[in-house]
This record gives sequence, structure tokens and C-alpha cells, in this order.
Amino acid sequence: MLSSTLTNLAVALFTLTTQARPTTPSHNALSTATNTTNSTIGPENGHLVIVGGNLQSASIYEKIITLAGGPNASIVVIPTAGGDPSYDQNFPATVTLRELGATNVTVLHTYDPAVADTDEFIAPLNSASGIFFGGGRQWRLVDAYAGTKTEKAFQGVLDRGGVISGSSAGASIMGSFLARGDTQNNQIMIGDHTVGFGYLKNAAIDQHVLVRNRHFDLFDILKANPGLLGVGIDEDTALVVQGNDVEVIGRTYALFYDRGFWSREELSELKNLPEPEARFYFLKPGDRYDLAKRKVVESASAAGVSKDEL
Ligand SMILES: *[C@@H]1O[C@H](CO)[C@@H](O)[C@H](O)[C@H]1NC(C)=O
Ligand SMILES: *[C@@H]1O[C@H](CO)[C@@H](O)[C@H](O)[C@H]1NC(C)=O
Ligand SMILES: *[C@@H]1O[C@H](CO)[C@@H](O)[C@H](O)[C@H]1NC(C)=O
Ligand SMILES: CC(=O)N[C@H]1CO[C@H](CO)[C@@H](O)[C@@H]1O
Repeated sequence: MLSSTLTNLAVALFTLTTQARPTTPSHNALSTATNTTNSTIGPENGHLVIVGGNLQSASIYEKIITLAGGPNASIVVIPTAGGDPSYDQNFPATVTLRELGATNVTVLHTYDPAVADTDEFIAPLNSASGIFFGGGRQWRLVDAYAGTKTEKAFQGVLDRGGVISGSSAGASIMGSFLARGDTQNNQIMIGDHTVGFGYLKNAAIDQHVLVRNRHFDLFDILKANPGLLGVGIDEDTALVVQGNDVEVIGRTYALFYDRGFWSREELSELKNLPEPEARFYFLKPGDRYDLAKRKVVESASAAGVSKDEL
């Protein structure tokens, strides 16, 4: 009698629960990314170095120079996101690259897509093995270069095994979805420009994330585009991408928004995690991430917390 009442109660509760959550069958799974999405993938050839703004560390610049092929590699710097009336060959990132040993650094700039669509303009890109996009507003890069020979020549650098790098706006432009692409206001996450150059496919990239407390902002994009991977990068911190492998380098942390969760310590039922669609987690320099699996790559750096740190 009692047991059949309990059974009925259990069935009633089960029914209630399943009715209340018709679309989230595994709402308490800790580490499963939902698989209703396309994979996020990096470039087939070459590398990306995606910097979250305020680039200071020589080690990040040096990584860019090395991946371009060393000091004599031709590196083209694109300052266009900055919005200044004009640029000369002494744009700050250019000066720093030269100070760190790069011997052949060229500034290339136009706001005019008709100019960007000429063979003359793209000539330096044809023999370049590195590109660096400076900061500013990412939509300016779209207005100047999207759909032109220049955009194709950027891709050509990657296809030949070179490196595309960039900081702040120069980071966001690398996503297929252009985060903060609005021409009026940089707080609008889904603006009047939403298509980036897409070196990282099925992804949206935000920057300055911890310094500016932007860690909830990517959810505007991810709610409307649940198939995307969200990536948030803090200042003076970078993702180095080769194929689907990502390594965090630099000074602080990168945030991953994949509906999963990961921790250096053993996951416990005591953790009070939000629903999968409201989650993110942090990786530090040395940690690696697999874009195709949307999972952290376990490694020495990502190993568990040792007993004396408990
Ligand atoms: C760079 O070029 C200079 C002059 O052409 C040459 O002397 C030097 O050995 C080259 N350096 C490297 C690392 O290839
Ligand atoms: C420097 O790079 C440009 C292309 O960006 C190339 O045309 C030129 O030959 C390079 N100069 C040297 C000295 O390697
Ligand atoms: C997957 O990719 C296809 C083709 O690029 C696209 O049409 C579709 O919207 C994508 N689906 C998701 C869930 O992102
Ligand atoms: C529909 C869909 O995107 N399915 C993917 C699920 O995940 C596997 C492994 O990552 C992919 O190969 C499928 O394409």
C-alpha cells in the first residue's frame, strides 16, 4: 500500500519533471557539449594567434614572428580597425615587431574596398607569411576588405602555412560570427555587422573579457546562435590555433563557452553550476583545447590539483 503510493508519487514526479523540461534531457550533465551543432574548426593550414587586446608580452609577439618563419619573414600589419585618417610605417605594433627582431614588416591600409580589390594593393600579401590585425572597431575591417582580393590574399597567407594574428578587434574579426560588430556602439554584441573573416569557423570571439568584466556578454550571441562556440580572451593573452588544437599563451586566462564545464580539480556534486547554456570556464597559459570535440585536452598543465594544494 505504502510502496504503491510511493511508486505513484515517483511516477507523478517523474512526469512533472519531464513535462517541465521537455527540451533538456541531460540538464545536469557536467561535461557534455550538446551535439546539435557543427564542429568549430581552425584553419586547414597555418596558424592563428588570437590576442585579447592590450598586447604587451614580448613572448606573444615572438610567437607571431616564429610562426611567420623567423626574423626575415615578411609580416604585413593591418591597422585599419583603428579608424585614424591615415597610417604610416611606424604604427606601434610594427615598431614592436621590428624591435623584437622582425626585419621585414610592412603596414598595409585602405578604407576603400575598390582599392582593396586591386592587384597593386595586395602585392605585399602575396609574398607575406604573417599578418597582424591591430585593434579598434572590427566592422572597419569588414567594410574595407570583405569580399575583395585583399580578403582572399589574407586567406592565401594561411593556405601557404603562414600565421594570421591580431589583437582586440583584430581577434574578433577571426571568428565566423563577428562579435561586437556594430558601427554605433561596441556594447551591442549582435550589431549591424555579424560576419567575420571566419578563420575560426562556427565561433564568436570576444576580447578584453576579464579586465572589462565582459564575461556574460557572449550569451547574447550564443542564445541567438546556439550552434556557435563562444571564446572570450583576456588582455595580453592569446590562443595559438593550429588545425583544431588551441593552446593558451600569455598573461591571464581564456574563457570557453561550450555548454560543458571543466575544472582542474575533480568535479563534485557539491558544485553549484548553472544550466549548460549559461556556463563558461577558464583555461590558463599552457592549457589546450580541442575545437572539434569542444573539450579541454587533458595534459600535464591541465592535471589535477595536488593534495598539498587542497
Ligand atoms: C636574414 O637575412 C640576413 C640578410 O639577408 C641574413 O644575413 C641572415 O642570416 C638572415 N637571418 C635568418 C635567420 O635567416
Ligand atoms: C619584404 O617583404 C616584401 C613583401 O611583403 C617582399 O616583397 C620583399 O622582397 C621582402 N624584402 C626582403 C628584403 O626580404
Ligand atoms: C551547420 O552548418 C550549415 C552549413 O554551413 C549551416 O547552414 C547550419 O545553420 C549550421 N548549423 C548549426 C546548428 O550551426
Ligand atoms: C549533427 C552534428 O553536428 N553531429 C556531430 C556530432 O559530433 C560528432 C563528433 O564530434 C560530429 O562528427 C558530428 O558531425
